[in-house]
Amino acid sequence: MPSEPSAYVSDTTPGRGALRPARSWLHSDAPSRSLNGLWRFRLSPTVPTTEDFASEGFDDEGWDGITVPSHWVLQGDGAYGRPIYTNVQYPFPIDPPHVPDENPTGDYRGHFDLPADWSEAERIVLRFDGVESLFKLWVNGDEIGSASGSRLAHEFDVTSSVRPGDNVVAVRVHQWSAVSYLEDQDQWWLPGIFRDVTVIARPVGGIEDVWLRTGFDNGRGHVEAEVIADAAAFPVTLRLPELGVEQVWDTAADVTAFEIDGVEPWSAEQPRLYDVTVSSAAETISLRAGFRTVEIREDQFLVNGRRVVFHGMNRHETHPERGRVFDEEHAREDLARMKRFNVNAIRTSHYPPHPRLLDLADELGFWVVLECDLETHGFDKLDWVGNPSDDPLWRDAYLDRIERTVERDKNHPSVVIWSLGNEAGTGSNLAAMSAWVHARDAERPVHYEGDHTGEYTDIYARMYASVLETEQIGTDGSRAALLNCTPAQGARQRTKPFLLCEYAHAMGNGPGALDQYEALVHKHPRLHGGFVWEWRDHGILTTTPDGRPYYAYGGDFGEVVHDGNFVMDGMVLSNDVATPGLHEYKAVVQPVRFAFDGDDVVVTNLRHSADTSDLRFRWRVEHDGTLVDSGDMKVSVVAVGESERVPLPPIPVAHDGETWLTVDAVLAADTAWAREGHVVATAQLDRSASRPVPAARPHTDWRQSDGTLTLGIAEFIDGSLVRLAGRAVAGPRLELFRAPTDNDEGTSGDVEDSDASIPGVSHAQLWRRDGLDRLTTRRLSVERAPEALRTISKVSAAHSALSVMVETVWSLEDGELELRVEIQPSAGWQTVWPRIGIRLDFPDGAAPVDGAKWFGLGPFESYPDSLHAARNGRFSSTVHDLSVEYARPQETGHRSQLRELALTSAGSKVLRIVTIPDTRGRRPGFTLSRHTPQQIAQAGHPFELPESTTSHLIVDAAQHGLGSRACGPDVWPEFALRPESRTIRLRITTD
Ligand code: IPT
Repeated sequence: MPSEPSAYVSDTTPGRGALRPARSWLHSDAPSRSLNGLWRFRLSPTVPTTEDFASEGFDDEGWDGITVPSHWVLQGDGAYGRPIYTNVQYPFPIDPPHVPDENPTGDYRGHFDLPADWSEAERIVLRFDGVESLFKLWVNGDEIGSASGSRLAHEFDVTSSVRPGDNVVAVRVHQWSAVSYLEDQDQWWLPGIFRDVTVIARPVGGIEDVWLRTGFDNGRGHVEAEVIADAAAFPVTLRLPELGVEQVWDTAADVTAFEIDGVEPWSAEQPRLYDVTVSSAAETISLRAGFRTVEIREDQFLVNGRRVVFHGMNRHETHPERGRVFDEEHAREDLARMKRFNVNAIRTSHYPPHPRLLDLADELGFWVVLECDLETHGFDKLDWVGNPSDDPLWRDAYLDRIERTVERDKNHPSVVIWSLGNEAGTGSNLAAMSAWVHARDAERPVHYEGDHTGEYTDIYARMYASVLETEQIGTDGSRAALLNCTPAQGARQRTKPFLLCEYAHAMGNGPGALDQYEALVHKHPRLHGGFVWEWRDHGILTTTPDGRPYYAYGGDFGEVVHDGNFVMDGMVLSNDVATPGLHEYKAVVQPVRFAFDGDDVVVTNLRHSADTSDLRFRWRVEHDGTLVDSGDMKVSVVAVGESERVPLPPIPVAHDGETWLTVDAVLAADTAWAREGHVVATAQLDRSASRPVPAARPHTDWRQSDGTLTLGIAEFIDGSLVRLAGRAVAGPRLELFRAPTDNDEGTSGDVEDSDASIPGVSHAQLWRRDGLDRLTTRRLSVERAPEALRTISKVSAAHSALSVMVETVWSLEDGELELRVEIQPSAGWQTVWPRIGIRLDFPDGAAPVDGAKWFGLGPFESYPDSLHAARNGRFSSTVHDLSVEYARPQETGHRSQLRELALTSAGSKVLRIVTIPDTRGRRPGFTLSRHTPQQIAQAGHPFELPESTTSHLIVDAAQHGLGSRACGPDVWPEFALRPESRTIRLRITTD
């Protein structure tokens, strides 16, 4: 039998003693004091059998100090345990509502000084904004209560236990409790008091809660106020000084709705806020009101009468050193970064964030789907048998959670949809939550993806639906909406607005196909866009035993069960670096679009409600990537949904090179999130005069040959290249392998879009099966002709009868060295190939290759299904910076459509490589890296990559697309690389 102090750990109710109803997180002038700071702390491996630590006189001298807020597993260098990462799995036996006796329990003791004049307060309240997972509270030895709901606020009335001067607060926090079953989100398990603790003096005649519902209709603001206060608080006055509004309510019954003229609406694009105060004689509440009306009309979701397209991100609270402890600076910078990347929406996956985050969202402008703290995903393993979502035993906990969620954040104009939670199956408790929301807030719709049949929610949501399926949903296609529902239920779902609450799984290198989803949104008004999974990697900054810093993921802390690097699936790396995937996203969703039509460009404004008066337009012309002319483009203000046709500037066309026009829409003035000149949207037009591709010169008179040979700058021994321009070099060798991306390793079953995929089997597995990572060569011939050398090789892998014939021809053409490689697969290859390339290795010598300058697509890496952010131009980089430091090393660095590449050493050119298009006009891409694909594939973390003294250049005739199969659809067929014959032709010089 569990001893008394631990019995409540298995309690399925939300605890006892916390004040209800929950109220808004308000900015008030009532006195308060933060209890953040140093507390005393003791960690026990199990629930201690006594509660004597809570008594006033307890001697905590021997205890450690701990900072509040924090997670104890991120404090004390491992002395207090380690973080655990699981996605769906419960890290404890599925034995609801019980948790193991091994239940790390943190006892905290803190002090606060109660000012003498606080004795006039009506009540003294202690507020906890976030404690994971269950806690019990004592003040001056009195037991006050307990609470759960880790990412929710709890307030306790401690009036009768406090006294002027010093007070002792004792808190016992359990890592595991019954509610851990409700908090199975895909993230680190991070126990502790991780949000603010505040002691508040509630004044006599104070205002308990305010809710301003601020609608907008045709230039008029509509305010419906709810004021919760004792009769003694009245009269209560609402002031909105900017619009000269003053409403005085003498009694609670007088609090009525009213209208205001001349109001500007709030939107994510123009987050117009008005300062409002609501005051009694004793207390003033300050709010920032935004006027906007949310509604669903048929199958469209509208704000202020206009359809919203969500270009959203799923945002977890995560920080590499602080975990879920809020860092306002960091969060603000993150949100500003979202704005700079054309993100306009946030789903607060999968719990309410720190309350300040919503102030920032109001201010910077985001459509927010505010999600409740709820996920029971692990019950999937039991086919959802015993799922708390359908068990009355847990009803109170579910209702308590949604009440705390809605009440806390109800005043925010940015919050336009309430979400019940994530991946909690379905059941009556969820339906009850939804009913509660509908009764409390009739305006904002309820979202919950798991309501597949649409019984109790207002929005039709799916996650990771393929492009085809999404299109079917937009068009009432026959395959739409059959996930766990009948055709009739599916039809009902399609009477609602649709959104992808998660899509485009951004794990590692990827995702591909963002543009395909985006195109659908503009074709089918029912489709309202969605939320990329997810915004950031959740890496935790730690060090190797020998002291090298790195970002840890699942398994790095010795967890018994974990889900590896599935927690590293963000558009932003743990160190705040935007991935190429995020650059692609920005380009794909840009709110202003350009279409070139003859001598005009058509500028279209796809925004929700803002015209283009905040933008300037500029153009530039480049010849082979070198600027020749530029200027401003006069575009009159484009209204929402409208287009404007503008003549192109005169474009001087180069005769012996390429001619490209670039147009940019840039910010005309500084904003809260970017500087004047920041590029919002961009497009390029190829105006190159067509130039003939020189045909490969046929050579005859081939004779078998060995020994040494010099062809211009190339030196050979027995047919093998050994030096280029006096520099040691090895290769070229056929390279078909890439270090598998997380998507290449994905086994997602939804492979309807790709006939080369086998459900449950990753491409990477097939590549290894076929030995693409360990090819061997058998040379069939070495021949010479005048000014030419030819080798023919058969390339294949151990225990495989599949092969590739590679013919390599080196020749001097007009005095320049040309390399032509013909690659031809045998019959019988079944898989897609990662790449078709040749590799040249440059060992470090006197002047090591350490950089590249190129003309082609850049500046970031690009792949066939992720090319929108890549623009034609001249770029340069160090070898190091050509690779992205994905949390788990994988394919990176490919630059597409190369025209010209200079390998550099300390900034000086050492070799110049010019590509010649193949007969279909295709140009190869390149990768320059300190590591081979095989080395990269061996490393679990960047620090595991070996020290390198070689630069490896891979010139790829083709690369396989990226897709998002780590959790979602495979590469679209058009971008899947089939084994096929390819030619690579290069000119190599030193000038
Ligand atoms: C989906 C989860 O909702 C999300 O939290 C995250 O885990 C994501 O997967 C993968 O990174 S659920 C999945 C079964 C599609």
